[in-house]
Amino acid sequence: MHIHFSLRRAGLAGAASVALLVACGGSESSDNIPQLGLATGATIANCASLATGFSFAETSIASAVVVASGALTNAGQPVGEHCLVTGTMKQRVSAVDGQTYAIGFEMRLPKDWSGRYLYQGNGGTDGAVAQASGGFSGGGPLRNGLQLGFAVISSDAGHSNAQNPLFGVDPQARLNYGYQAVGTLTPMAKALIKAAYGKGPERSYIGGTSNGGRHTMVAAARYAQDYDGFLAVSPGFNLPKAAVAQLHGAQQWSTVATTTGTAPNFDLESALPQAERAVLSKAILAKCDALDGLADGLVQDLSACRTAFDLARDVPTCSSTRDGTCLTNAQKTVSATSSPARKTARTRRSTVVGRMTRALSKQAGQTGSSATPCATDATRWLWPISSRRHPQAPLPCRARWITR
Ligand SMILES: [Ca+2]
Repeated sequence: MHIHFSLRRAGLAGAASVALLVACGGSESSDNIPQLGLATGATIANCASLATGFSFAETSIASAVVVASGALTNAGQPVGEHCLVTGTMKQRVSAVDGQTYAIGFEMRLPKDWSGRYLYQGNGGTDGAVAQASGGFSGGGPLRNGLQLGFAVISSDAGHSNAQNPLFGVDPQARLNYGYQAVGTLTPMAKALIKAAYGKGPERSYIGGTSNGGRHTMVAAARYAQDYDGFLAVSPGFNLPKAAVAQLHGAQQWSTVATTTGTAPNFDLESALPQAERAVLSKAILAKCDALDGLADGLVQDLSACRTAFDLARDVPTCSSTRDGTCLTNAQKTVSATSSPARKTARTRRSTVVGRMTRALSKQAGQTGSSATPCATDATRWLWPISSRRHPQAPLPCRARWITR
């Protein structure tokens, strides 16, 4: 079996640099890669009828509604008319903790479909159905999968945010989060596509970043037959070690926190509150914005920035008390070394400085109203310590969980 595809033809060329091309059983040279023809699309017949007219094993469809063209935007551009289908699969009551679990999903089916299917893997600990817009590679892509005509599915991977993170005590919930939600949803999604358009997808892809990248890699190993291509972006392979690094970071930040609260809800944000994060982001911008050739509020040359920016030198050091205009030496030390579990060349990217620098390289996400540089609110990048205090959903920019 040979599985090859043209990323450019697939319309996802922007992710090519991080894509995994899977070739099974082949030894031919790159000059001899078979080129697939263009997929042929179709127009959706009747969106609302999918709510009652579609059936699949252990699947409950909650709603099927038309979303008008322009109701969603991505980077300031309208997303075309599509059908939004929401539902759950395999709802059950756990014998372990007595809670009700299900694999929640939404699927967005373009009115003018390109003939292609995309499984959108999400990040972090899942637990919420992210908008199935087909934007998953970070960096605020100017066009997402839905705009490119893909039928896109997104899921919560088998548990709700309210069940985070203790869903892990239920073995099936853990398996769904690990990989089985992907394998369960895709056959249903393909059947739903066939019900909607009169034929199944001619091309199927899966992609995601961080934990979504991990979902993608596991799908390549366990469900290779379901997909034609896999786009794994910064996959989070070793989550237990990442969790240890996160806990170590929490310990370090607690040494400079000013309000500690009551365990387990220490207010670690007081270790580097928004005013001080603004001091840091402004200092990074001052040193790095223009290095990419354009002073536009975006730091696009991260490599040059890592050389040019010096935390100790370029950020004012508090001479006495913290007043929101400076950082103490202790804060600088923690900022520079908050993820010591990573002793590689990536270390600086794992620290708070690295995270903020990367945040400044992003544009507003697909739910933003315009392509506003994320730098306008870069101080709201996700705090790297506690997802309990800082859930992903409200972030205005795609400067989100960077779990490198
Ligand atoms: Ca710039």
